[in-house]
Amino acid sequence: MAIERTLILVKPDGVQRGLAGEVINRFETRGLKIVGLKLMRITEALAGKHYAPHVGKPFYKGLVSFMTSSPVVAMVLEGPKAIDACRKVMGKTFCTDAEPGTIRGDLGVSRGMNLVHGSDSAESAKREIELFFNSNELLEYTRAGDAWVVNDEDRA
Ligand code: D4T
Repeated sequence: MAIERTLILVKPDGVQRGLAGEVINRFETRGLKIVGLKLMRITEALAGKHYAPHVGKPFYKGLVSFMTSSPVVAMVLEGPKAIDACRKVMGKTFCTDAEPGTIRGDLGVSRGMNLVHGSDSAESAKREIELFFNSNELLEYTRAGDAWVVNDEDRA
């Protein structure tokens, strides 16, 4: 099981609703480690690159407009199978479909305003982390409790 990194965004609705801390908490309490974190405004150019796979889809314009409308919290999280672990914590894409117990299922009722983004594959994670963070913004460190969250078997 590899230790992975993934890009997570608390979207503009999450920040505006004062839920940034709650969203971060969901990932932290699962055991994921924050290795990069910042509040930022996504430019049109960055949104275009980030959502390049969705160019031409009917929801693309609205999505870019929403994501650039107000600040987001961007973070890189690390842990065993972090990409899938975070997607599970987030829940299905539309809050209307997401299960209780997930961020979207507990905190939202909208389709497009779905509070949080998480990379969906190893390739996306690499691409998105490089888009949002410089390498000197990502820190390697040991948390006091790490030995009780991840062991050698998880790292193998
Ligand atoms: P993100 O990328 O925001 O983490 O969401 P998902 O990975 O769960 O979903 P996605 O890439 O398929 O969609 C990206 C983003 O677009 C919004 N959206 C999506 C929308 O407003 N209408 C739609 O029909 C779809 C498919 C929601 C998430």
